[in-house]
Amino acid sequence: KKTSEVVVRSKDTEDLRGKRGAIAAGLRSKVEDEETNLEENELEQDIGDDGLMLPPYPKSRLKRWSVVPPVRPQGDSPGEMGKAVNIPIEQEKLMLDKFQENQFNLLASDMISLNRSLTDVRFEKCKGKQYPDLLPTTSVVIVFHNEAWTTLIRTIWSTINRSPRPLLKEIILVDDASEKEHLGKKLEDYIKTLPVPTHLFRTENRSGLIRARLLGAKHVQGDVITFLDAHCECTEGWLEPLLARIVEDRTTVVCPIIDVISDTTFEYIQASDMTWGGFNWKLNFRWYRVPEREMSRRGGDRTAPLRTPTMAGGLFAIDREYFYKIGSYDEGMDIWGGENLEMSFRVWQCGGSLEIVPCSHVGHVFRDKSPYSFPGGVQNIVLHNAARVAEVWMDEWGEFYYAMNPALGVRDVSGDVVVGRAGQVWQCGGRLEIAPCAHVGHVFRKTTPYSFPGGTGRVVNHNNARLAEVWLDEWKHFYYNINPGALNVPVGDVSERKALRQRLKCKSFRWYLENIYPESQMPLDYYFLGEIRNAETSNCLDTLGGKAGQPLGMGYCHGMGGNQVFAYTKRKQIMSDDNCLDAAHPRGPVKLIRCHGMRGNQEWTYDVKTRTIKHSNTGMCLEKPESGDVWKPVLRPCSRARGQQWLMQVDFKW
Ligand code: LR7
Ligand code: MN
Repeated sequence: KKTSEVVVRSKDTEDLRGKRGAIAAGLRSKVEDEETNLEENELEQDIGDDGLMLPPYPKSRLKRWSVVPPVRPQGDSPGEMGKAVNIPIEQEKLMLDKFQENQFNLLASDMISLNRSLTDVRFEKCKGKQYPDLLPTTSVVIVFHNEAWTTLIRTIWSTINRSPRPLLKEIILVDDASEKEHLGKKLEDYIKTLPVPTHLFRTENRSGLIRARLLGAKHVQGDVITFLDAHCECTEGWLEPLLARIVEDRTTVVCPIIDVISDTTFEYIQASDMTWGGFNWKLNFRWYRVPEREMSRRGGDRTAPLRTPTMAGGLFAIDREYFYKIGSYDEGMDIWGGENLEMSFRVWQCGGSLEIVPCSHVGHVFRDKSPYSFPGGVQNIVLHNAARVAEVWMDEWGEFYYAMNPALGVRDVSGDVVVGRAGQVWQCGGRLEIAPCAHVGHVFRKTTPYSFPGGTGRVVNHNNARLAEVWLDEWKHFYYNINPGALNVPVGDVSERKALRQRLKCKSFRWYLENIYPESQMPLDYYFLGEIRNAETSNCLDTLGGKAGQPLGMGYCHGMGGNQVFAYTKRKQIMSDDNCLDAAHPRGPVKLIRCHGMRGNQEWTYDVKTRTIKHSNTGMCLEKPESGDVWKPVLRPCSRARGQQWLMQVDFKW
């Protein structure tokens, strides 16, 4: 007699679950036996111990320099001393028209002198600082695509006017396939008149800022490479603190404080020295307030270099040799985005450090929109670049990125995977039939009663995309077109970047989170990541895109990640990016509040058996919305009601 066999998981299904699933599973099973450093333990700062050491610069390469006198204001010319330029009302129409071209007030920029004066925005203490008499030289690399004339040339002049001449080896311009007349012969002629050697290189085809910078860097002759965006203004004394820091330690990558040049008035506005770089689950760069921890590490000295977890990306200085040793840039990244986080993670994980030097200020024109095209689509490009960051550097935490962007469900389809059902049978010579004499009943239901870890949409998109990729040939485009959420955004080949990480013996992303960025919104340990579905209504918790302070909402489960992705963390928080479910009163409302990590109103206990989500402080349970406000979940005394049951697949043993 044959007993039936229960196959839990064959090797094949293991493979089909894909790398991401496996990684997530691995992470969650590890959760139990690992303590978070953040919570109970003291932070251990062992940074840069086994970094790539570089010998000090030979003295012969260093240059003697002296302080540059300030640029004098030129009468009452518009914008002097960094003042706002106001456009007369009769020119408003012209102003608005011109705004479209660059997404900043070009008319204002054109009115301002190419040599305009600025106020000295530094702390008093910075002005008196003594830097070494001998500093390395730098080449300033500026890449641009269709930049306006006045902003580009003002960037160049502010560099020339405010850098000690012996330290400024050259300016390297890289034109990334611009289509503007003024960036052609006119620019070539103009740079010949400059008092500092200035070289112009052009990419043959539009290659994006990452590869354009690589082209520029290749020609650098200075010992330090300083990158600037093409619409910046350097201020008094901006360069020497950067170079001085690099002389001290050639594995330090340094950024100035990036001040704001208003996109509407070109006013120079000083930025806070109390912000540093972070990032969210979607891998967008974000500014956050510097935590107390870093303030005290600096002994409260606001002029001391600030160790930042990430950088904005456009304005920084790096030792030329170190730039290459540490892996320059990921050449597989296109157009714009992601390279700043990639470099930030890489530098920290591979033994270097990343700092903001508060005595160095450079202004940048921040704008709301990009003025130029993204061949292939903004979304595709930015997601592509970010996916490469996730793949190479973020280990298990890449899962957060994918949860927020389930459209990226389809992963590597190489290898002889067998997927799909009907397709392969017919295409490979078999047949599939319905036998009309055989009837079997089946309970059809409207929604799936169980959860899809990672989100329904992602799982389904993933599987269907694999089906489409392998079996549908050119008809796969119908699938992607009808279902744009499943747009396949391939990461491309990241093997070289992974090899780099191996070669440099870089540390893990966990190390980075624990030691460099414990304040980040990446939970160190979590039980669950995905949608949280109500058992009675089958709707899902949804932030509705609300900012901190807004009430928690609900919506039809869409499986598209984003606002319906939550993490249930080991610290018993229910998080969405940097916000946590928070309740201050026994009957609600339940709000989204910036996670504070101190339990209190943000502690929730999920019971796998009863499926209830209980708020620790009030002892109340999360319940589906009531008839009044149908999209706002509430807190109610715990009962066995189905409306208090929530589906999430947690991997812990109670
Ligand atoms: O295809 C392109 N080719 C280019 O040469 C696209 C852009 N570029 C040039 C462009 O002309 C500009 O000089 O690259 C530079 C940066 O592009 P911006 O100014 O459109 O970008 P941004 O200021 O919005 O973007 C920030 O994030 C980018 C992510 O890839 C880069 O790292 C930018 O350098 C970076 N800018 C800053 O860090 C300044 C502070 C902004 C912030 C936060
Ligand atoms: Mn910019």
